[in-house]
Amino acid sequence: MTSKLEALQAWVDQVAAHTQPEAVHWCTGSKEEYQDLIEFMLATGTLKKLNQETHPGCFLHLSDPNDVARVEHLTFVCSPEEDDAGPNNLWMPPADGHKQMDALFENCMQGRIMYVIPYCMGPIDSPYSRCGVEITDSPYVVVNMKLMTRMGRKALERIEREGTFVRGLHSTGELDPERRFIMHFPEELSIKSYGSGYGGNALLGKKCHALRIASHQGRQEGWLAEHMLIVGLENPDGAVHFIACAFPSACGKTNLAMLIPPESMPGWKVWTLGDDIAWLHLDDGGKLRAVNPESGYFGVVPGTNEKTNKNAFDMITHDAIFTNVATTADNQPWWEGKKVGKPAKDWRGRDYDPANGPAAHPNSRFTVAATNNPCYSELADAPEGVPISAIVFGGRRKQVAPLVYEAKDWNHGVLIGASTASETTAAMVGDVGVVRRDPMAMKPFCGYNFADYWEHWLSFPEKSEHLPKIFHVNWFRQNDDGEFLWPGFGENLRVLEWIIERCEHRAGAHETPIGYLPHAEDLNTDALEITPEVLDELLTVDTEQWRAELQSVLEYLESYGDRLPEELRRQQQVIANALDDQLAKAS
Ligand code: OXD
Ligand code: MN
Repeated sequence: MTSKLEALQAWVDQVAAHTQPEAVHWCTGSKEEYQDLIEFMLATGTLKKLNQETHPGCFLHLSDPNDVARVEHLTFVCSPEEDDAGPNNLWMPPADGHKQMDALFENCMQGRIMYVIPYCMGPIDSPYSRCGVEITDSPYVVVNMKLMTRMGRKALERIEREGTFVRGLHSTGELDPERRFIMHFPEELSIKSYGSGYGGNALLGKKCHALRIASHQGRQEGWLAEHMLIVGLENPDGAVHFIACAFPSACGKTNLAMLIPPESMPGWKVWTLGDDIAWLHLDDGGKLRAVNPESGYFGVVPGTNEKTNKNAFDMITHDAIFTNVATTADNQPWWEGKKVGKPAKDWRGRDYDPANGPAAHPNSRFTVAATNNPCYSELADAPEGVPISAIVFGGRRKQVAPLVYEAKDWNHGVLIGASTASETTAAMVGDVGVVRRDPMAMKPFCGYNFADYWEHWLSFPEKSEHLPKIFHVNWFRQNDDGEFLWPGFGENLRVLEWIIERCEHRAGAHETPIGYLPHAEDLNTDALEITPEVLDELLTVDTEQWRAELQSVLEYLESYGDRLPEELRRQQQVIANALDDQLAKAS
């Protein structure tokens, strides 16, 4: 073992001595290894075969009913000072965090195999990528990591060259919710996760590394780790613009990343680079470039059908792992909103009975390699990433936020991102329709104090004069009868067309206190059935509502106390004053 790998070997030895596995397996990432693990899990019942004629290479995992989602209330950021984690995180002193986790891990792998997974987040040869090693006792985690990351030999070679890597230690433990914690130690670049096998808690490359730890690394090294999809939009002339979009959950991120242009927009093409996470770096010329650290998708299944997301619907017909979906009588995967077939067994393996609730768990998932996606862009593998023309924030708002608006400059855009909010839906626990702030859609994922994170965003204009424009969209405006005003799905491309034309200085707009909005005629509505009144409503800024919104934004920002950057207060004040002037003129 070379000296660069000695530290890794020493850590693996130390974990093995502490957790006492039956054997240690170093993952190579080969196809044979994947197949062997699938066979092993079929033999132990962890996986079940789905209908191999209709769904070749597809398997089903039914998880413990207590272990079906991320556990934000058990997720900690253990930075040395509580204030460094901020009000946006649960915190514990690092020494206490280690003590608590080490007690859980003691002898926990007895009778199990310990897998060592070297992985690379981002294209294997990219200077923007970062490596990690996950140690786990779950073969389900290994096969998911194989689909979601560049895992195995090549990643190990890079670790050997670089020496640094994020250390992630994971055990499913007893799957006891009372003995379940996900802890991050950003200063040590390490993660300890115990008691859950669920994606975001257990596939440590994803939320734990690529967002919480990476956001901390990005702050130190001058880049951004963001909860954003990356998509390429090709116009009929063949020009491609790449945009990065941050939306809170249940706002259609995966659908937008795989959008299919409407028939009335011939010649347009959409390319998916990523559906969940973007790492944004400035290149030598000051251009912001994005790489997707992941190489697969871990998507929500219910609601996926030919109309909502045909690309996703097609890509999960082969070589996919399903978690917690229902099955039909002929053993095909089934979920609510699939629109074809009917369930015979539910996600707990019981005969389907509507009295037991939905057949597929509302958070049931598919895992597939990104290359399964019919509109996968090979640039997802480009070491230099793609240049970003626009950053788009969005939320689910019945009222207040218009269909689209553009920030006046970068710092105004940071305020827009920091005030991102979404209304809760029936798919979430708690009251429906309550506005929740989810800054930059990073509320559960920022590995340090949000106030410092906004300061970091605000530092970018000092480093570059070529930053992308920032926009805000809202596909979810409703009328008084609760009907959506905008058709959504593929038609969202019309709004994206305006956005990229703004970046090319080709589209019209008018200035309002909250930013630049298109005139109705600036949007391409050819062959779209929408009345001028509805379009007007979608593009209206209600001064009174916005005044109240700005007040609530201020109250939210002030909850970050002294660390809140003064520039965000100033930006808020400029808009509030402009709205006050308008109100004074109107009265
Ligand atoms: C996800 C999430 O699973 O944001 O991507 O929760
Ligand atoms: Mn996500």
